[in-house]
Amino acid sequence: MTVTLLDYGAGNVRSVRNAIRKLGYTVSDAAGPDDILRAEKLVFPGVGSFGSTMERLRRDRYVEPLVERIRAGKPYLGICLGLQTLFEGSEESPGVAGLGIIPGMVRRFPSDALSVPQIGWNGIVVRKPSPLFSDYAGEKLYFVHSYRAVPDETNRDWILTTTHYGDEFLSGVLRGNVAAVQFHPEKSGAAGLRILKNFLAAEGLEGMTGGISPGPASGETRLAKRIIACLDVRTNDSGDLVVTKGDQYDVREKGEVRNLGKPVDLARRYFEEGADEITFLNITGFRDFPLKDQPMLDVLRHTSENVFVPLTIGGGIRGYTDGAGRHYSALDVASEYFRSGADKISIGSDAVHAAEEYLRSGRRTGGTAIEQISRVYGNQAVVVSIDPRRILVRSPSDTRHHAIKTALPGPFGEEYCWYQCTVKGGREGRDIGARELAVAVEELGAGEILLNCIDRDGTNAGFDIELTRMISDAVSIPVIASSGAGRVEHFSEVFEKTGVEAALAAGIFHRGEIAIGSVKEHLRKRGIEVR
Ligand code: 1PR
Repeated sequence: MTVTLLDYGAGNVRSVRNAIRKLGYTVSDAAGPDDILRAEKLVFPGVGSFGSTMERLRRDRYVEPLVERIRAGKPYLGICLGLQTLFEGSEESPGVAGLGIIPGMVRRFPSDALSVPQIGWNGIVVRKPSPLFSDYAGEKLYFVHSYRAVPDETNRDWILTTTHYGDEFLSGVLRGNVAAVQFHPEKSGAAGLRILKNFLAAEGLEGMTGGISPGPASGETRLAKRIIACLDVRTNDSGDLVVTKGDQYDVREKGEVRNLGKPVDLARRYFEEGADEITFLNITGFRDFPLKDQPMLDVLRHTSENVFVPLTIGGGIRGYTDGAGRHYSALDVASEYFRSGADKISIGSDAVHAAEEYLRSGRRTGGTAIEQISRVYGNQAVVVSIDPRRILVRSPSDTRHHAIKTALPGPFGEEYCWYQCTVKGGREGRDIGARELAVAVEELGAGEILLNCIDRDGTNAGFDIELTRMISDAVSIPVIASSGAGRVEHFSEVFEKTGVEAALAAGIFHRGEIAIGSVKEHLRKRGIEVR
């Protein structure tokens, strides 16, 4: 059987394609409206924003055949926006009509007590028997979204699964042979692939016996804290693309670039060992034009063939003009990364310049990389990577930046510090603090912060708790703590003492000092929710 994929060119559809192929099916792209009705099984992996998705569906004349197909109950699997667009509309794009199959509106998670977007692994409670979940054993699945539909009387017939994030929301809907899920089966490891396989293999999706999970003992699902493996990638002196690792960003040892392995192999190993996410940072990205950097794009393409958890790529995401005078926007660069298998892109230096300009002018231009990419792909796809360095001062009045009292005073009795943002991989300090940057990039549309710390990077001395707490308290988007992990206790410390959603490490994993499984085991013992 051939599976038809509705790929309207926004975001990472490669992963869905790879997942279906991995399951042994052939994938064909819907080439026009007729294919929507003709398809034996249709998968619609909606990525991007609600408005841009509906606009593309309208432009390509897909709306009518989609509605016809769904009303006729022909096999359909919507993923993420493929679920949301079934509703009448979304707060994300006021005034834009959805497909209107399910009554009601999709609304934003309230961000007063929650980090929004919800990014990470959460559970589901199966409410209706379906072969989709015939072998589901209660595993957590990967979600990434700021908007959600809630179960109520008007959509009662559709409720398939629910999940808690703040309140309860609809994580799956099903009627007849039309199913849609808010989580990403193609990014949910082995459990997600089984759900996808069940959709592809099942004769009918409803009315079968079995497949109702008991759900979590508490009756409420919980989002897990994520453990992320980070691969700093660069070309070494022999021209090979290698995973390297610096000490406070210095990746050379006795003059040579440290070589800790091959990017695709290491990523696969971390996926198999239970990493919740993999991040690649092209650490020479600020020098080169990344679209010429085919090996890095190949790394992503190959990794996404076998790694079914989210992939983030950073390094060099900004606008470029090539030798022939042709301009490529940051959006062009990001689009190529998404097409090659990235789920999120991470912006470093360019975000610092954008925030400086925004704070100076007090105006959003709409033209920054953060704004352009989040408008098209949704802010959950835009990570800002901060590379701060600790600057000690005697008193907060010695700096115009946000200073905090530190438990680790300086050699001359300095009791305060601020965190200076840097660009170009820490080579250039800028006149902006990490807290100002974090707040500004959230306002510009970033969906997550990857918080490094040059002083701690590669030291194994633990995460900088003061910095991490300062940033996670200042923003309502998820924050990933990074730099300095050396022992399993460092992970529990950062989750217990700060509000971060994820912790990232590089050196300890690459050198085989600590396995991802041991980190999770330790966190579990401490009562911290993990996958
Ligand atoms: O500025 O948009 O081109 O992005 C460049 C990206 O590359 C930024 O995200 C920046 O953090 C990263 N980067 C640039 N130079 C280096 C370097 O090491 N020389 N790496 C670098 C940053 C930081 C981590 C690291 C953690 C954990 N690496 O992500 O993996 O600190 O390390 P640890 O667990 O071993 O302590 P742009």
